Amino acid sequence: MTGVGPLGPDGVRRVRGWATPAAATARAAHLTAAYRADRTEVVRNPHLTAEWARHAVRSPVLLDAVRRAIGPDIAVENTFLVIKWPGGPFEVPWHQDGINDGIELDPHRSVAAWLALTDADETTGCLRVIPGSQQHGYLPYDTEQDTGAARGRALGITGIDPVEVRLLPTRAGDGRLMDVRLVHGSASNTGAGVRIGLNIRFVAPDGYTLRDGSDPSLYPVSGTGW
Ligand SMILES: O=C(O)CCC(=O)C(=O)O
Repeated sequence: MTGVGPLGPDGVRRVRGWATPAAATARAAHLTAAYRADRTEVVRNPHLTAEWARHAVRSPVLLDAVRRAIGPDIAVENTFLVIKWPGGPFEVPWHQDGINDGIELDPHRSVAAWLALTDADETTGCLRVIPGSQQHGYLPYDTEQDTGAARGRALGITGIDPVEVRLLPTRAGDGRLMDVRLVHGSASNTGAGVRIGLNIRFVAPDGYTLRDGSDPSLYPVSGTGW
């Protein structure tokens, strides 16, 4: 499915203030303490188990932005907490959020969000995107491996032109909405502090096609169309 999509030509938009910087940073400190011992890098679907994540996916500022993109009826399809420990080699490869072996999201009825719990910049591995890449539709991808380091379905893309790449430094408490076809990833954290972000996939009713017969277990957060 090609075309500009609900977020405009670049396929990415800033979300300001899904949480206060103080609240985001305090949550990040708790998560850092909880996961430091085993240096956990990826937690799948924290919104199903943790009150703080249920609260985050219901942020009024965030949901207003999502409603403007895909309408009033919204459910969370999945979430990933991504923790980049300082000095650890953990690159999220170039990928698109809207497709994997199990599901394909309709780019007009779904949107991805990335919420910063810590500041994220070039040194600590902020998001990097190829603006406008969503307009080419879904691309062939490699099968995702179930390891933290392989977070993201690596695309068979080589030779990305660095001129096309835009870094998206983001302050704790801010975030981004991304078209689910937008090619994006992040580099390893070479800074001094931990970098934590929450990735969320939001869908409207019928905003997805199941490819493997599995159940998406939707978590409604807005509207009555569920
Ligand atoms: O947190 C990151 O660095 C990127 C996460 C991401 O792109 C994803 O989970 O789809």
